[in-house]
Amino acid sequence: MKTVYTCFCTDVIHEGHRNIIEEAHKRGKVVVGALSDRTLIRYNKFPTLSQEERIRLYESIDGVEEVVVQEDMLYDDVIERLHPDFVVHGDNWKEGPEAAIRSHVEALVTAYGGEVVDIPYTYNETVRKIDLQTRERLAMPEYRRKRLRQLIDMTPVVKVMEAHSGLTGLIVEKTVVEREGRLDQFDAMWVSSLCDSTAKGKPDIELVDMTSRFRTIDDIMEVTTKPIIFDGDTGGLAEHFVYTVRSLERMGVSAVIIEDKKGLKKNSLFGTEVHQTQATIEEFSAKITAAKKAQLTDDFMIIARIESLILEQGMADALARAAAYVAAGADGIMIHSRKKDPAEILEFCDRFRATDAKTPIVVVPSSFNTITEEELSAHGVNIVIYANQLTRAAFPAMQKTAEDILRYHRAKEVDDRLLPIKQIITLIDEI
Ligand code: SPV
Ligand code: MG
Repeated sequence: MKTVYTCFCTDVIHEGHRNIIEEAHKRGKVVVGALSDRTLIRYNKFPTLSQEERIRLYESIDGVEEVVVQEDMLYDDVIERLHPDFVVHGDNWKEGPEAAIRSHVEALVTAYGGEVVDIPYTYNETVRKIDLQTRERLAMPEYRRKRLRQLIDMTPVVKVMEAHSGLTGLIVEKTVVEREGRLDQFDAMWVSSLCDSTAKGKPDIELVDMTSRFRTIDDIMEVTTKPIIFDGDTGGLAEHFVYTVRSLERMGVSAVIIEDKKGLKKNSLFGTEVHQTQATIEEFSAKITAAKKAQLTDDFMIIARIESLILEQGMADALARAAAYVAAGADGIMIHSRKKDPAEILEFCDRFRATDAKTPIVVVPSSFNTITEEELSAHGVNIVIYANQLTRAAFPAMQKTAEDILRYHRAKEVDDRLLPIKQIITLIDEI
């Protein structure tokens, strides 16, 4: 009896999957691989069912003999274990980033005389609708809100990119790269006060009001499914912040990060070059406690951001504040620095982790940008936020284009740097 292997990464079984199983069954004993949660989220899907629920779902399909967990996106683990005679897959993996996976699998199986079988992908209205509905479900507040906590549990480090509009949201949602045969993508979005303010031509001093900040979130949410971490600045008065928390939860935002400053807040990357005041431990702890009391769901996270290193108050102060904020109910700690050398961030993480193994740590490596996600993760960091890079990438490109059109009195000279007209008018998918 031949072994036929196929890997599934779906939460819903439709006729396309049944067709694959039928085709596989004609060739021998069918083993289905359930792509593990960890691998699935690096791929292009986020599960709405748990790994165990997916396994049970696949086991219930007629013709399936066995379900195994596939940990490796490139199939190495299962192919080594099972040596299947056939690996069956929809022919959609012949194109796009998945093509690299197909080539890798083909090389593995042909080495021992196995074969890859591409089954024509089932494209019809029902399948299209099911795919769309599954995706849309992830955009609903109850799914989106809890997704950040799920990601923290599922992945060594949650990778977050700044978004300040529908378009930048789409870039974070859809950008997938293939590196050494593996696919990668961002896990979540950061609605930065700096970039949201800058996009509106305003300084980052809590001048853009909450209604306008919520409008930005809404624009992003309308076209994406990934979870959102909101930069709540200082949170304002505790009496006001409790209302902000309720609104963010209702919208489906996953977390708010508030920083322990008070009065006129300026951007942290100014450090001590401008006048900024840190709140006392008691004042800021009271704000966290009030917000945790106001919170209605278990999913939402209130993350305390410590400005002691930014304001040169020392490591001991930063660590004392971290312990106090966790005791006040904070669901995570963000530690910030504007030094180029990551040493003080790593020292904080190591010392914090020596006393607290669990509370998630968030970092924003804008200045200390030589350190990799893997190195940060090795020091106990759970969330890495790229806080402003999309804005900083777009601004010089736009400025140079404006200057050159002025310089040449026409647009021809800039044309080869621009997105082709055909692509800009088809960039946004229609429903
Ligand atoms: C932001 O992105 O608005 C932040 C991070 O708060 S930083 O600009 O580094 O202060
Ligand atoms: Mg900010």
